[in-house]
Amino acid sequence: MAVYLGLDLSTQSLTAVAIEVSDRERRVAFEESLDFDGTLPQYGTRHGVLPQKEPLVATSSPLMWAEALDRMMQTIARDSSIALADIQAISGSGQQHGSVYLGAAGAAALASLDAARPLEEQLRGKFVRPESPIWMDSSTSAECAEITAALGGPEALARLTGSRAFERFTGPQIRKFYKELPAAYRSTARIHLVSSYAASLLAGRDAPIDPGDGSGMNLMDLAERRWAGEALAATAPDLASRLPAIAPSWTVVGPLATYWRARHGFPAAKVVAWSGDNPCSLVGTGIVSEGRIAISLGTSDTLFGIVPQACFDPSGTGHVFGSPTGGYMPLICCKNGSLAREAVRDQFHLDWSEFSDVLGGAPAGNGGAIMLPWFDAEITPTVLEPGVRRYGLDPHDAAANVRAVVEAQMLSLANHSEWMGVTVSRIHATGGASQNPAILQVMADVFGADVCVVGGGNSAALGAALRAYHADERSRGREMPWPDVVAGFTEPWPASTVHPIPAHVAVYREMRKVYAACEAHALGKGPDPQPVVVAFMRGAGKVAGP
Ligand code: XUL
Repeated sequence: MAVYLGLDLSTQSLTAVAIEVSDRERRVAFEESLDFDGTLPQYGTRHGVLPQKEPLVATSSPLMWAEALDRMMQTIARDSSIALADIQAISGSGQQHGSVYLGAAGAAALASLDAARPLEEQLRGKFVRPESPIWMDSSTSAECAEITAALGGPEALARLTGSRAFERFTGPQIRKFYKELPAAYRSTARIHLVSSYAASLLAGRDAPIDPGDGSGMNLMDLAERRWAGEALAATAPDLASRLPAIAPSWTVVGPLATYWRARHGFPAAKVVAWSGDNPCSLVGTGIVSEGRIAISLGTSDTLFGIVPQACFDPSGTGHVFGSPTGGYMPLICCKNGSLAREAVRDQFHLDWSEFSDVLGGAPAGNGGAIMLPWFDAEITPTVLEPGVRRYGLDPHDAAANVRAVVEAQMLSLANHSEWMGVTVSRIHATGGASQNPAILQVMADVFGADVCVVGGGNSAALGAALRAYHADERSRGREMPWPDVVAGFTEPWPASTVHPIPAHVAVYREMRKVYAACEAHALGKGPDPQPVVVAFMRGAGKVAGP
């Protein structure tokens, strides 16, 4: 039976999913996760991120990612649930926007990996930047402003690349590096994304960047799916020569490098271009045709859909990425996802089951109490000075705070995704917190739509495995429609559907305005929201029951 492997190099862990596909059967045959903090403590990460003095800076270790990959490949090779020799193709998913800087020796090391020595030993010292900036970084406001000015303003940049300049996007990150350490920039032979770096390690050669991840850089012409010369010029000199090519998401980069075959016993499977975690989740949640959205509740909470034409968010909050299925994916990303939920859970010494009980026990609308859950700097909306803001919310009331953090996350996702113009009838939920029905009930009530769980918690790794399958078929001259590729893997879990409660939908319709007023006030863009809160309390807020 043909086996396809998907790997997800995310913020906190590396996950592998292997699927088996035959004419008669399709199933997930293997699933395994390796958590960076716990498995590789020598790197000193916390939640996958290296400690920093500067609060807006966020980095991780490209060497740790390589070591994690080596460990995971060994685990897969030793596991008896899949026949290694049946692996046809491997693809992957990487946390988006993060970048890896290799010197000439690093680029050469990739091409001559020695199976007798661990990967990490061969790459040590080969990075021009031993720490990679990652998507949680928000330290490049100055560079964002410079790039925006050079490209003719935020709207012009968004029209060209799919997004206005964002601090975490790779272009502003590269510009900051070039400005601060010009000599180090000059000695950089290759700048990879996390995705193309990992694909290069597997293929033992320079892998391309796919349009799904390339559109998270402020450097790619979204409609043409090629580097945008004017954006490159506004970012750093001679950048084109330092970037890999952009190639379709289904590109076969080459066979698995000898290193993996000789060291762990893998076959010469095809290495397929990797993509970003959100583009892979799009496939892994089955959002391969229009009219549905997915919400991924992971380290970041993201909401995305699929559209046929390139477009952009006129409000400047959202992004449009290339979809690995060929179209385009509008997306919004909230940085305060699982870590914000965890912060509230820990503050009140709850476990997840108690968190759910408390959440389900407080009334929809929370009596008008609002939290702006900016535990960390936020992306949607832009908040560079972290700090939780509370409106009418007692900071010591466990039930009210648990309810407030989840309601805030859902209200924010709903308000900030309006520009996508999608009439939501069904939401596919994924990510760790999608296993929590109480959270899904708030989601269903805020969006007024059915919510169902798809793809387990590992939709990005599953999406990568499905992309490997699609690319393998394509390389054999069989162009499979995407609904056929994902069939049997992305159907909602039986009995997982959560229906909206009409009375709660009515409460949240009004509460969205309250949340928007509090958010505008907290950002210094609106008046005191008290009158809006009072009006809400007299009306919808008063009638809500648990
Ligand atoms: C998306 C984003 C995050 C990362 C990490 O724009 O920044 O979702 O991809 O998951």
